[in-house]
Formats: sequence, C-alpha cells, structure tokens
Amino acid sequence: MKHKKSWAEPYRIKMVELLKMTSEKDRKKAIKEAGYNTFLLKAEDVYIDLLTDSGTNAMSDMQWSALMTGDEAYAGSKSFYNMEKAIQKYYGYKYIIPTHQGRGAENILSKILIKPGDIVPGNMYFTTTRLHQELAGGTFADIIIDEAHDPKNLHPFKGNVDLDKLDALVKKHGSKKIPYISIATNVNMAGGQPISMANLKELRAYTQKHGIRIIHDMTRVAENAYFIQQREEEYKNKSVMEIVKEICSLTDGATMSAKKDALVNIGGFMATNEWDVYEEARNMVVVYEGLHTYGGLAGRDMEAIAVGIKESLDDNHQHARVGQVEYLGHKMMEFNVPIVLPIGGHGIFVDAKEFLPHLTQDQFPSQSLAAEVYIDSGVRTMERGIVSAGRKADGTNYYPKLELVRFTMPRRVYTQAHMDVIAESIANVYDRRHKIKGLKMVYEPKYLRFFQARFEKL
Ligand code: PLI
Repeated sequence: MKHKKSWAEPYRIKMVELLKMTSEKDRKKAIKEAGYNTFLLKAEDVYIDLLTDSGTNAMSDMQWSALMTGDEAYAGSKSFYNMEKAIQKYYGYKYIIPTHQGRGAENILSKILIKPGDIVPGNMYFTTTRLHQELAGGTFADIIIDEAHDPKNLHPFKGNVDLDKLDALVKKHGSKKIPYISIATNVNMAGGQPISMANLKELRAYTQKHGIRIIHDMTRVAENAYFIQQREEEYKNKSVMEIVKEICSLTDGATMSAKKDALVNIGGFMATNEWDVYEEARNMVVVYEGLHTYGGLAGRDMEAIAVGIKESLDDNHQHARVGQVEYLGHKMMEFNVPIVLPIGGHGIFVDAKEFLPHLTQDQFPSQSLAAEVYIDSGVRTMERGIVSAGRKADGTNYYPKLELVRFTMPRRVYTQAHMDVIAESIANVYDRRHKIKGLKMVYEPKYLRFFQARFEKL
C-alpha cells in the first residue's frame, strides 16, 4: 500500500524566539485595555500571533546573510540594482520604483493614474488600496464574481472577475473614465482566493480591446500561482516560478507589498512597463518615500527582498505554506467551526455571521469573536468585516457580505503543534458561542478605522 505524502517544511529551525505564556485573567485585562481591538494589544501579551502575514515572515539564513551585504549608499546603491534585477527576472516588469511598503506604491500609482471622477473596477476591495483610489478622486467598483461573497461556495477560483459586471461599467461610464482594472492575485478579503489564468487571459483580451490597463496587486502572487498549478489542468506541469511570470506578463504594472509573499519584514515596490508612468513615479517617489533607488528602504532590506523573491517561487515552499494553512482549516472543520471554503492561501477565515447568528452586523460579530479567541488562548487574529470595510464617501457604513475573523499564517514561523492549539481554541470558543455578546464602537478614527478603533462590551 502507498501512503500519502505529507506537506512537511523544506527547512529546519536554527534559532528560536521565546514566547511569554499568559493566564486568562491577564488576557481579559489586556484586551479590555486594548478596547477589544487586537491591533491595540501589546505583541508581548500574545502567544500565537495570527494578526497578519504581513512583515511577520521568518527570513532564511541566506536572507540574513544578504542583509550584511547591504549597500547603504544614499544614491545608486548596489542593493537597489540587485532588487531591480530580481524583480525584472522573476516578475518581468520593466521599470521599478522601491517603496517602504505596499501602500507607498499604491499612493504613488493612484495619484499618477486616477483623475477625479474616475472609476476603478477591481476583484474585491482591499482597505489601503481602495482608500488610495478614493483619496485620488476615484470610486472603486467591485467586479469579482458573486461566488466570492458566499463563504460556502466551493468555486476553485473565487478571485475571478465577472466580465459582464466589467462590461456594464464600461458601457455606463466609457473606457476613458477607467484608468485601470485593479487585479489582486490571491484576493485577501475574499479569504485568500485565487484568480485563474483562464479568467486573467479573458480579462486581458477584453481590456486590450477597450484600451484599459490592468494593474496587478501582486502581494500574494506566488500563492495564487500555486493554486493555478494545483487546479488548472493546463498548468499542472508548470512551476510556480513560470506561472508567476506568466501572470505578470498579462498585466501592465503592479504594486507589491514585499512583506507577504517576498518573505521579508519590510518593503515594497511599484512596477510599470510604461516609460511615462515610470518617469512620473520616479519623480513623485522622492516627495513621499525617498530617492528612486531606495524609496524608504535600507540597502539591506532590498538585498533581503532580492533573495526572498526567489525563495518564494520554490514549489516546495508553496506546497508547505499552503499545506500548513490547509492543515489548520481541516482541524477547525473537524470541530464544526464555520470557515470560508475553499481553504485559502494565507490563512483561515472564520465565518462570524454563522458562528454568532444572534449578533447583528452593527454589533461587530467578527471584532467580538477575535477578542474571545484571544481571551481563550492568547491567539491573536484580525477582524475582516464591517469594521475593516469602513465608511463610504457619504459617511454611511459599508455593509460587506462577508463578516470574517482572519487567522493569518506568518510564513515559516509556526509549527504543526501550534496549529493544533489554535484549532482547539476556536473549538472551545465555538462551544460557548451562545454566550458571546456584541460590542459597541466608542472611538472611530477617520481613516482605516479597524487599526485604531476602540470598543466596549454591550
Ligand atoms: O501593508 P502594506 O502597505 O505593505 O500593503 C498593503 C496591501 C496591499 N494589498 C493587499 C492585498 C494587502 O494584503 C496589503 C496589506 N495587507 C495587510 C497589512 C494584511 O494584513 O493583510
């Protein structure tokens, strides 16, 4: 008999970071002081930190060695050219502008391409991306397929674009009002769901016909490529590296938060294939980020990104990365915890609407559930529901269909035993779900409120 092959990690542990263990009494006090917002907890009071996969990656020995070779020249640093070369080689974009992280790139790109009154269609919103589009005078329009808004729908590519929705927008506003389509690979807010190559190719054909750019939010492009390899027949014998390059070739430019797939703790960039856009971005980056050969990064950061990009495209790395997330998801399902399906790339998204049906969306079920999980075990997660969605330009709340708590997996950080502890914790909370109360918001900041809002128990 042949036994199944597991997803074990293609690395071993060389150094460890010790964690503080806390009591339930400590955690009840800490979360109350944090206004029931997991962003306002002190990290040292957290046992397993699943707040985000952003900047929380463990770097490899090769990345740590590369740090030592960082060239800290203000201008023309060798490290910039190393990073530029890696981006050109593995992603294929022509012109590169480094930025301190993803939103720095979004700011510059939005300011250059969007005019007041423009429409920016995209495959579901992301918080910072949409805000920069709005601050530049644009209006985001969601053109993701309907299946993406249904946590139980098993569509293998819930990141796909609905071309009829796009066509309706083009007919209504005209293609001149649409500076670009914003395409995220592995859609974060939908639960880490991929877009298929077939859909991207169809979109490419459509946008070429109408003279509209595709701008690629490539924050989790390697995870998306892995799903294409696993789920699209035509790509089953292609490597993640080849698939990533092909995805990028179907787009005109990109913004990237290197803090996710590129396996570093800080960094990002904007990329474009258009000289005019590059020229303007190269000029603008000195106002907001730093010179065009460092963009807010140290030389050592750029060296680590150059190495991280290559490591992220290894098939075995992605197999273990997604394998770990799937392991956690299956454990939670064994305990009947409702999660977004199919299991996504960068974390497990628990469906708070189904978990806490006795709470209305205005009682912040995901926020409340994230606080309860922290109290139970010291596991820190993040609200991805009505608080994250924020308010429209007219001041009314967005009411997103998905009301989720994200258990986000840092790359190469936690072990399988940690996964067991996490699943057991959410199972405990599930058993006492009927007793969980909602929250009221007592402080709301103007921008990206989920980061700093404060709550009290109802
Ligand atoms: O956090 P930044 O500024 O490096 O990147 C912004 C950003 C852009 N696009 C997408 C899809 C993201 O997921 C993203 C950042 N995400 C965070 C911080 C997260 O916790 O998911």
